[in-house]
Parts: sequence; C-alpha cells; structure tokens
Amino acid sequence: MSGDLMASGRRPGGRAPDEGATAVAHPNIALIKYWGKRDERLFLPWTDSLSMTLDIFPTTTSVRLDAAAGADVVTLNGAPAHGEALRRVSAFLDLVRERAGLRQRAVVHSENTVPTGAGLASSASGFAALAVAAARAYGLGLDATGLTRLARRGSGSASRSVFGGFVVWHAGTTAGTDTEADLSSYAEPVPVSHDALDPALVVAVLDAGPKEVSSRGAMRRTVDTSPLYRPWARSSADDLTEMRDALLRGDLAAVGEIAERNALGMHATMLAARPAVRYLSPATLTVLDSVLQLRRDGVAAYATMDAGPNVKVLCARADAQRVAGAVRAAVPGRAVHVAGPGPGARLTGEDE
Ligand code: 2P0
Repeated sequence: MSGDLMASGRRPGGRAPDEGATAVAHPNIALIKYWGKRDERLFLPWTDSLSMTLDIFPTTTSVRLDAAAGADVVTLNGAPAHGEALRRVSAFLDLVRERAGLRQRAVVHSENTVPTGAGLASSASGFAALAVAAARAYGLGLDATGLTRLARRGSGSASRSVFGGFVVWHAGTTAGTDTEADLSSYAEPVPVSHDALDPALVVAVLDAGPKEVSSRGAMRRTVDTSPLYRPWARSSADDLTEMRDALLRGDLAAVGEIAERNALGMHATMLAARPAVRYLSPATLTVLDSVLQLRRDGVAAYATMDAGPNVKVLCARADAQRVAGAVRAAVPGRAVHVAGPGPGARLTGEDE
C-alpha cells in the first residue's frame, strides 16, 4: 500500500483501504419484477421486487487502486471497456471514491461466465461483484445491507445479488433528504421453507443478440407513457404480499402462479407503452406453450421473462430434467440450462 493511500485513506470509524480486492457474485431472476424508477439518480424504484439468486453464471471482479493512473482502466472478459460500459463503471467508482474520501483511480478486471448476450441479468452479478470488491478496496467498511444500497447505485437489480437464495429489494421512499431516501431502499433475504420448495429454474436462451431497447430506456418509457403502468405497480404490491406467504409455506405452485402473472403483467405494461416495447419473440411464445402443456400434464412449471425473449421456467428440482427436456423439444438447438438457488456475493481468494 502506498504512503499516500495510507495517509488519505483512514477515516474516523472506517478502516484503511486495501490495495485491492476480488469478489464473486451470481445473477438473480426476479419473481416479482422491478420495472421503473421514481428517482433515476438514486436508483429508487417505484415498487418492491423479489428474486432468486442463481447458482450458475458467476461474475468475478477485481478492483486494484492505482495512485499513478489518471483514469479508471476497466477490462470486461479480457477486452478493454469503452463507451457506456466504461462510463457506468467509472461513475459507480466515483460514488465509492466520494464516500471513501479518496481520489485514486482503479484498475478493474471483470470476468463474466454468462454466455454472451444470454440476457441473464449480467448487470446484476456484475455490479454486485463490483460493489463488494470496490467497497473493500476503498475501505468503505460496509455491512451486507450497506452493500445492497451501494450495488443498487450501479444497477437496481444488483442490490438483490448481494444476498443468496430469495431476496426482497425494498423500494423505500423519496421523502426526506437524499441520505434518508438512500437508506430506505435496500435488499434483504426473505424467509422461505426451503425443504418444501426445493426449486429449480430452467433457463432457455432463445436469442443471443443485443437488445434493441436497453432495459433502462424501456422502463423509463413504460413509466412515462403506459396507461397500464400504475395499475401493474399496484397489483405488484399485492403479488409481493402473496409471494411472501407462498414462500413461507413452501407452496411452489403458488410461487410459480404469482411469478408468472407478475411477469406477464410487466410485459403488458411495456406493450401498452408508446411506442410499444416488445421483448417477447415467437420463440418465447413457443416455450410458453410448452409450459402450459407441462401443466396440463400435471407438472408444476411456471414461466418468467425479463428484458429479452429468454424464458426462465420455475419448477421443483425433482422435475427440472423433465421440464428442460420439454423446453428443448419445443425450441430445438437452443441452449437450456438448469439453475438452483445460489449464494450471495462474497470476497474471494487472498483478498478475503
Ligand atoms: C428485474 N429487470 O427485476 C427486472 C425485470 C428486467 C426485467 O432489473 O437501470 O439492469 O440498471 O437499474 O437492473 C433489469 O434492469 O436496470 C431488471 P437499471 P437493471 O430483474
């Protein structure tokens, strides 16, 4: 650690910054969706959301302070980041530096194991891993709840990947000061009857191409123009209450029904935006038909879709291979993965 760092890094009640840190985080899939911000600067959403962190596709990110660097250097899967990706990481690091009272730029390496373009919440695992590594490297001394607030400022859904298993992200309030509003919006684990639920998520990758509309732009357009947005936001609050009860009971069929209707409602709000945002493709509907057929055949399987055409099917772990087989048969040649509940973000290796 450089003398300059030592001199400027210590704060009352804080810890001295480390020279570097590495963290790993997994993506999460929302069963009650986040769609729409009421404060874009602080990343405060209109609604609470609830997700399952996955045990596949981790992102590993290292952050090393570099006193000699004039700008942050960021590589994503070995390639230098440019443009919007670099700007988002650097803006996030500015927030960390402001809180730490440090000016040193950073060298960031991030390795994402999500297949390219899989539309599998890579910003959630990416910013959760970055938040945990950067907070450690800059010596912020945050607890897990504080890390969920910090990760939120990189990407809203990243707040939920700080924890493993089932996680709720509280929308919080925009009343009061910025600090009060920031404190009010955080993620925490939700109680679940794990043994009864024993869930799996079958992930069908239907389109590896880039999205036409970013989720950030699409949610803004939906909030601003869709007449269905406010009714969905109200019904989503009821869905969350019912979802919490269903998780506590370990009632997989109820969890799946609520998740599926919440997702379809979110997509309905987008379809009613002006102009419409349509992420669902013909292949999406083909998989949805196969899920309906599975239910007719007595298998508890329920679909959810995010800002892309890919479908994630919630089912019991014992049914996962049968569900994956039915989905593969519906869309031959497309990649289908099976995930379970995964761990929260953590520091890794020698930096721990
Ligand atoms: C979710 N999605 O709850 C929802 C459902 C997509 C559909 O969170 O603008 O990348 O960085 O806060 O978190 C995707 O949005 O958006 C998302 P920002 P984010 O998982």
